[in-house]
Amino acid sequence: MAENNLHYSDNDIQVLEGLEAVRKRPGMYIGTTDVKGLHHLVWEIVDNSIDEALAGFCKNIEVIINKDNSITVKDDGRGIPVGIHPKTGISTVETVYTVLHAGGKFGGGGYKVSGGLHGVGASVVNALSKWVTVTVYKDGKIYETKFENGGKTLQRLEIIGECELNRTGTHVTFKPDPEIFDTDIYDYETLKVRIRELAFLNRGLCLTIRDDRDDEDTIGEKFLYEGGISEYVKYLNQNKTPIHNEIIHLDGEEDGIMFEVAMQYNSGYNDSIYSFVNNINTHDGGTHEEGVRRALTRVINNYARKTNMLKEKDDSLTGDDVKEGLTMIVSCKHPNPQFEGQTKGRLGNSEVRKLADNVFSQGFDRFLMENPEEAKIIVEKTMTAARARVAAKKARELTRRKSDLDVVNFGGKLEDCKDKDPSVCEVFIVEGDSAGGSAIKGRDSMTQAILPIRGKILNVEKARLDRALSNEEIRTIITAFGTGIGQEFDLSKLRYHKIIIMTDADVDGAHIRVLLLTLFYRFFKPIVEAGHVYAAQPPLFCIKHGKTIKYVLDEKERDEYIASLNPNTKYDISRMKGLGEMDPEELNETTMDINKRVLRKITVEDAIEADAAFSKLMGEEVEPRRQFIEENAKFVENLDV
Ligand code: 1YM
Repeated sequence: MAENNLHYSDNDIQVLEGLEAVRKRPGMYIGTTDVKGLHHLVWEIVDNSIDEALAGFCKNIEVIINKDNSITVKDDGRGIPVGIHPKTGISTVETVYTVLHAGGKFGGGGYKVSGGLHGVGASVVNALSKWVTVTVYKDGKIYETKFENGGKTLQRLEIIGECELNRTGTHVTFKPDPEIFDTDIYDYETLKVRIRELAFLNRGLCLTIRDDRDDEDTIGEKFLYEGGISEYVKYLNQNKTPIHNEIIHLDGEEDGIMFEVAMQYNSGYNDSIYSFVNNINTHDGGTHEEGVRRALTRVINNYARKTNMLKEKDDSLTGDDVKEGLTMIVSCKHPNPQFEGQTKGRLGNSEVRKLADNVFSQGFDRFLMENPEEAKIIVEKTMTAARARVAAKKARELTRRKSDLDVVNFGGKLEDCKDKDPSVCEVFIVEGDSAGGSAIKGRDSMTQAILPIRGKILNVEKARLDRALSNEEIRTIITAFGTGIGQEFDLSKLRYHKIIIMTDADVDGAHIRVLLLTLFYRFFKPIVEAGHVYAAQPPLFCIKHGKTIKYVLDEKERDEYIASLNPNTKYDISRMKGLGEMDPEELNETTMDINKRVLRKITVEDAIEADAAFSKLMGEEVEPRRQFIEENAKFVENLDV
């Protein structure tokens, strides 16, 4: 307990016990104590500022990473109330920061959800911090209170100065407790991506982020979008080719529920549909998304029939047909959202389905009527998608496996493993026949299957499902995985729980790796999301000294290893050959042996960023791809954000 003149009452003891509970089981409040949890703390504080903005009192929010990896969040809202709180007998600011259930109770309703924390965010951040300072500008005065070591009051709220009468706001600085978190280093990119997203989702709100760790004079980056989610759609389509100019933006409100949607079709074949409730990404959709999808299919069909583009004999367009090449953001602000599903990523409120359907169908129908040229382009696109769907269905029959025997024999390409338990089986997708040959000889044939691929595989970013299915390499991969594709996809049928991409550590290898990742991300997204995809890491150097042979992955590891050697060791370094030139023993030893190899797991932290990255790398625009190939050495790091 701090050495100061505070008098601790029974009430204070209870408060400390509350915060102690958070410290004992941080996972219950912020999910994890890894780098993700560390960043979560920022969002808990920023959420309070966003709330204040949604209530109409705050225009500017600033986030600063300080030199010591503490975080400052500033807003120009009303300032947290400074009066004595009737229940606790201490100032409301202190109450909000020390009582676990304070925020929500007098947070005044609003649209707060805090990703499930319901207004306990400030006290949770305090409980998990080494120290916290809260400054409030209000009524011409500057107030300040300080906490340390997990929320123990160091300084009661005091007036520390004066300010202009019209200046209001809250500034919070906190330093996460290194005893709680595995890491204390903030990632600027991670914070920036979410701050930009918050700016898109809250039109007119100005958010800035600044990194003071290297240089205190940095200006930082400012995000302010008057167009809101329309500008989000524009951003997501920036490396794609839109097929109509205007971004369609529709909104409506009923019973305090706000709903809006922005959309634009592009010439591509994938859809990018993202939905949010109270600024939180609803990964698994829900009633807001369902309402829009249902209305989209209905309105397009009605319009196509009315204009005779779709004839009486023609089948209706499906939900899949009308979403091809569609970029769409759906955003709902709800005072009482019900999040459902295992990861709470689905909106359950049934009244939203109807609101979304009404707002969308009325607005979109009107858009089609008023813009017949755009309407024609959109309907034609969906009709082409329908034709491709029928063709793909035929092609897909070819990838269906009739029995396990088929797999062993298909074209003789897949060298399957003996074990049939997917949880212990892995498949190496290997570049080139010669590396494939070495891998087959060097593998553990019980659990390791080898699938050699020849040359570059098709870029699915620029090809529809039917064309992809006519590509032999892709068909082989689909058949080997066993999951099926499209609507028939079934993750539980995956035959290998590790899918390992094994390519050379050069530009060509990087290119093939990104083509495979594009294929997996676009056609087998759940496999990537479930963490089944890995990149093998063949070593770059071999260091021999005496009888010891050490393989290292890169220059950094090489230099570190050499530095660790006795200075008198006279050693020999050689650059490793490509996979194809390694003999089976070498390949096994360096890249495949479960006990010695290094695998990199490909993860998708942020689906929206990954989507943007793939369209940038693999889409129509040539320049970004050229840049990528030049900088390719870094791309895997960029992809597994
Ligand atoms: C940098 C963090 O916490 N801003 C903030 C928080 C509050 C208010 C304004 C606020 C809310 C209300 C009335 C209200 C909070 N107040 C409370 C509580 N920024 C940051 N800005 N007046 C001011 O909701 O009625 C909790 S958060 F509970 F004290 F009202």
